Amino acid sequence: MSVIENQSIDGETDVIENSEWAATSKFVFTKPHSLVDVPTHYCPGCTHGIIHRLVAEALDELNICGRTVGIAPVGCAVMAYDYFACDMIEAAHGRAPAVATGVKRTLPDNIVFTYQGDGDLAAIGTAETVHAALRGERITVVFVNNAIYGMTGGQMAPTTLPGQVTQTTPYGRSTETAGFPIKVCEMLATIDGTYYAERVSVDCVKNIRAAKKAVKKAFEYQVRGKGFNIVEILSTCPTNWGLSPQKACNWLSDNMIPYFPLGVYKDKGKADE
Ligand SMILES: Cc1ncc(C[n+]2csc(CCOP(=O)(O)OP(=O)(O)O)c2C)c(N)n1
Ligand SMILES: [Mg+2]
Repeated sequence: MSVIENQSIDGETDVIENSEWAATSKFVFTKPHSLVDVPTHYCPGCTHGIIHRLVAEALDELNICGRTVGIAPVGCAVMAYDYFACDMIEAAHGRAPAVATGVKRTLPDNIVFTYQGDGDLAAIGTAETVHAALRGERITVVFVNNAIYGMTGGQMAPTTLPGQVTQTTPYGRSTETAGFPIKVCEMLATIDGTYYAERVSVDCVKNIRAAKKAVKKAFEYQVRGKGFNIVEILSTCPTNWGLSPQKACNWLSDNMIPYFPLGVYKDKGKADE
């Protein structure tokens, strides 16, 4: 008989016995220490949970949770302060990069990150984002692009795709009247103060693994005193897209990735190496 141990953050160990999976697997699944051991409020299939885990794994692996300050947005991730085990501050809608600037400049040895949706970062907070990049603030920005305003019930976001149906574009987004989606990484890559900008996705395991690397890199650069660092993560919103979690992942792969190509848009670290 095989057993598998699943260590939780309070140190207690659950032992799962006799399962077929346990008999064949040596993989030990644990929750990152940088996540508080509580259930989240996110909808079933929402990829905010995956992204929280990627951030927490990066904090664990770099051993920086104890000196990290996260800035929570207004949006579905508004309660991120309940989930990350580091210090957290809640910012007004779109103002996370401004709050992060203040914290980083006051406490330069701390690691500071913002966690923001597309409405927060690329609509009401566009100016804060652009100017934090122009100033080359040594912060890490985790930008969750789900092409919609999730928290408020599914209105059009600046990243809503042409033709995409939302609560406020019932016939699909018309570029005639609503303009074009904003490509944040492409735009920020043109800014001299941007140190690192990469777009990744969490629609499948392969892309989640690549996303993890990018998130970790965006924190590693800050540990080395470099910034401005942004990782844009293409994400799903099954509830407001009106799709099952799996179909939402497929919709992301088929529609979002072609419009928002994945890749590294700027990496000054490559030149510094
Ligand atoms: C000053 C202000 N304006 C508008 C709102 C309403 N509001 C709350 S969340 C949100 C957008 C959230 O969308 P996004 O940032 O994409 O995050 P998501 O919920 O999709 O993760 C808006 C417009 C607000 N709370 N405060
Ligand atoms: Mg959104």
